[in-house]
Amino acid sequence: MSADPGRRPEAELLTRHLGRLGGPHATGVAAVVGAMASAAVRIADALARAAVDGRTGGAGTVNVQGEAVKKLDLWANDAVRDALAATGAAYLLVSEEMEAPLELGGAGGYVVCFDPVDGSSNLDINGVVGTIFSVRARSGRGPERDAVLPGTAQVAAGYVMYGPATQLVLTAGAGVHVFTLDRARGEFVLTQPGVRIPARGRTYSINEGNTAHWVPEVAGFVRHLKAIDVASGRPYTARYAGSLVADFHRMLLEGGVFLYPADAAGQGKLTSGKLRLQYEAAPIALVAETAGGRASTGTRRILELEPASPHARVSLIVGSPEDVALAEDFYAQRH
Ligand code: AHM
Ligand code: MG
Repeated sequence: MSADPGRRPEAELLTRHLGRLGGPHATGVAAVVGAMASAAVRIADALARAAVDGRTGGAGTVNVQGEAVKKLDLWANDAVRDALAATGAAYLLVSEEMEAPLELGGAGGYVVCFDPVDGSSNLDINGVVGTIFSVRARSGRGPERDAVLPGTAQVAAGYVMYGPATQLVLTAGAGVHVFTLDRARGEFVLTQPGVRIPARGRTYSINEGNTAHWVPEVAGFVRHLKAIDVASGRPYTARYAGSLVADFHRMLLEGGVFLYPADAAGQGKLTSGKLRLQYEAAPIALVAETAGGRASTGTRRILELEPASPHARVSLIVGSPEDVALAEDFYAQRH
């Protein structure tokens, strides 16, 4: 009998991949990422069943960011928290949905920052959402310090994207790998090993509805991307899903640049940016850089920023190295 050509006979499972990690954090990272994966399987199922189970809509509360919380935000937060608590590897959690960092006391000593449902505005329209996670080793300087470690302290990071397929994108030091959930087996299977971001793309992603709030540097950069120049592949095409995970994932695979810049002073309310440094920008930046990409505020490398608070916001420009560098040229007025 010939092998089924549609099936990958030798595909590696996430569990096996985690078992083969090396280095001083191998055991802790394997435990934390394994827990994230099992929470993701539950979240994927809950998302698919949400309308049937009456779990769409708002929870009637507002989170620490002042944003309306959805029922699924809270449910997913608890799913991730419980999965991490069961490992004993995580001692401190920082979540978008928890006002204060949560001390779990796990002996493993890892700090896990996460956004349980990223792109929550897509929840009630059956749009793509994600879960983002960032793993750091404790600094030894206490939980207050550990709740605000810079992105360079990350020992692993990644995200889960709940699209037509559920995929988990992971970097744990060596490379960026994409695993796809095989629902029949309840296992993540390695489907794209060693992903590299193209040096340049032809796509930009930004909420154009915020044009009136942009700083001139961003306005100039976007105007440049939209101008015709056949030699440099312009105009770029626009894509915006309203979910960082979905919008960044396109850049990871096909190249281009995603921007959620800080509003110009006096122009809008998000003068520090919208996205949260610890559980949105920093993990996405680690994935991007490990894949050969670049992540910047426009003037500074995301991974080197010291968070002012657990829920600090930041301006984020991420994607292909040449596209992000060009955006930085606009900020530096070199262009
Ligand atoms: P959330 O974590 O509350 O969902 O907010 C983060 C999301 C990102 O996924 C996305 O890039 C951005 O907010 C979209 O914001 P906007 O609706 O302002 O374009
Ligand atoms: Mg969220």
